[in-house]
This record gives sequence, C-alpha cells and structure tokens, in this order.
Amino acid sequence: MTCRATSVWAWICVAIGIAALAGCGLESDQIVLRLAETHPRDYPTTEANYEFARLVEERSGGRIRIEVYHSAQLGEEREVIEQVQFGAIDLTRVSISPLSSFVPKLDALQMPFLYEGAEPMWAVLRSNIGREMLETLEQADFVGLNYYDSGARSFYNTRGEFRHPDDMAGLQIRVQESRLMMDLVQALGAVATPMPFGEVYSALQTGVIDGAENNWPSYYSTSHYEVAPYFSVNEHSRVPEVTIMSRLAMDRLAEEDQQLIRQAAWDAMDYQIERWKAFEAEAEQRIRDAGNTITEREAIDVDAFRERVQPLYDRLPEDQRNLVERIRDRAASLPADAS
Ligand code: GTR
Repeated sequence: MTCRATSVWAWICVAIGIAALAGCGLESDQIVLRLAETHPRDYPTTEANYEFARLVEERSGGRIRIEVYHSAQLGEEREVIEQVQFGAIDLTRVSISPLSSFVPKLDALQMPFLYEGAEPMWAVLRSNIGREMLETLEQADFVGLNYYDSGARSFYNTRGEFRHPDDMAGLQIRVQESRLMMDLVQALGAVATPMPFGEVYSALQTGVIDGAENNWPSYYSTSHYEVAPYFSVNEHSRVPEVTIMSRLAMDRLAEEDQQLIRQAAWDAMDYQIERWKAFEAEAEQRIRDAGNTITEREAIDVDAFRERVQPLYDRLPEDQRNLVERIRDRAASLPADAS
C-alpha cells in the first residue's frame, strides 16, 4: 500500500508505523536461549536447569527466556558440546568428562579417587580453583557458568560381582567419550568402549558390552539396572558437571544481561545439590528394593583399584600435576560453608 497525502491515509499510515515499531521493539527485546540436557524431565539436574531458567526469567522481568530441551532432544552430549562451541545451541549442562576433550585441563578435577566424598569436592569447586577452571573454558569458546553434583561413579555389569580389578579383566566396559575415562578402564584391565549415553541400554541388553559405570541416579533413571544387575560400590570417580554457554551467544548480550545469567546459574547450584541428595538416596533405595546384587564398598579391594589407576596421575603434564596438588590441599581444608 502506498500512502497518499490525504489526511485520513496519513493518519492510518502513522498508526500502522507506530504499531509496527512497537511490535518490533517488543520482539527485539525478547531473548530466547536454548539449553540442551541429556537427562529426562524429572532428573535432579534437569530440575535445576528449569530453576536456572526460572531465575533468569524472573530477574529479567520475562525479557530473557531459557527453553530447556531435556531427554537428549538436541542430541547426545558430545555433539551438543560441539554445537555449543560454534553457537548453534546456546547452553548445555554436561559432565566434564566429555568436555575435557575440548579443554584437557579439566581432567585435574575428575581424577580417580581424588575426593573423599562430596564435601571436599564442593570445597574445591566453590574455591578460586573452581572459578579458575570455569574461566579456562573460554579458551575453547565456552563460558562456564556453574557446577552441579553428580555423586560418585561405580561399575555395574551383566556378568558378576567386581570386588577386585581382576574381576573385570578383559570385559567390555562402556565409558563416556573421554580419554581419561578410557585410560582409567584400561588401567583396571578391562576394555574401554566409548559410546553415547543413549546407546548404553541396548548395548548392555544385546551383550555388545558387559558393563558400564555411573552414579546411582543415572543407573536407575536409564533402567540400566534392569539389564545389568551387578553394581559394585567402588566409587572410582566424582565427576563434577557444568552448565556452559556458547561464547558467541554470551557476547551478543548486554553486559547486565551477561551478569544476570551468570548470577542466576550460580544461584541454581544449591537447588541442584539439594535435589541431587534426595534423588541419589531414592534411586539407591529403589535399586536395592528391585533386588539387584550390590557389592558393598567394604567387600571391595578399593586399594587395588587405587593402585591400578596411579599411572594416570604419573602421566599428567606438569601444570595438571600442580593443579591436582592444589585440589588436594583445598579438599583437605574444608571451609565452614562447604555444602
Ligand atoms: C551421567 C551424566 C551425563 C552423562 C552420563 C554418561 O552421570 O550426568 O551428563 O555424561 O553420565 O555416562 O554419559
């Protein structure tokens, strides 16, 4: 439509122009970010993603919205990380195991038998070391926003009880797509098979692999406990999880919005830790009730496991060895506020 200089048309044109401008203004102010999550909707980590999204939406007065795509709707962990790196996905929550292929220094945070429980780990993650490690992610075009708990990982399998590393000799054990996790399983004498999380259930069921390793909540929520009934509470690793944002997506935002997102993610941590503790206990109980064969920690030769993985420490590059020293010192001096 062309506007003529008659007074009626002029007013209509002005009205349309104002409406269009107002509409544009609203649309350009609204920011929608996509967050990828591998776990189902009711998993504690997913719940924390929603809490993070809620805080962001509330604090921005509805201007910034984070849409959570759970249950691996946007892909498996490794490919999601790649997409976050080049900006096709804005945010994701991942285990640092697959992330360490992009930022090897992260391995220092997930070395086997590094922390004697969740509290020392949290003392490290909340300290300068934890902040520094999040900053390290920038080298690979990620912005590290927070950490989440992921309990302790232990082995489970279809064959029998693991009390000693010799019990797993030659067995095919699925690991995350991580060099460190592969080396760990090989050091224990088994055959490491890296595989995306979503393929593990059928690989166990069809006998392509003999076992895998994970925490109680994942063993439960994936139903792996139904096809791999032997669980050894050997707790070889505590692998922190992180929420990362694409640097490209972050750089597009105004400074105050960047700050708002960083703070909301940090504030969602306590919520996740609380949900994690509750669900970890519930998952363990359900697995015990299901009648699985649980090899308790006291029945396991944990020292034999520790000894076998020592070469992983000896092989670390010097900068990481120093970092591990700092982590150990920090973990040994728990602050009063460690949760
Ligand atoms: C879970 C973790 C997932 C994924 C999975 C796996 O504990 O929360 O992000 O890394 O393990 O083993 O692939």
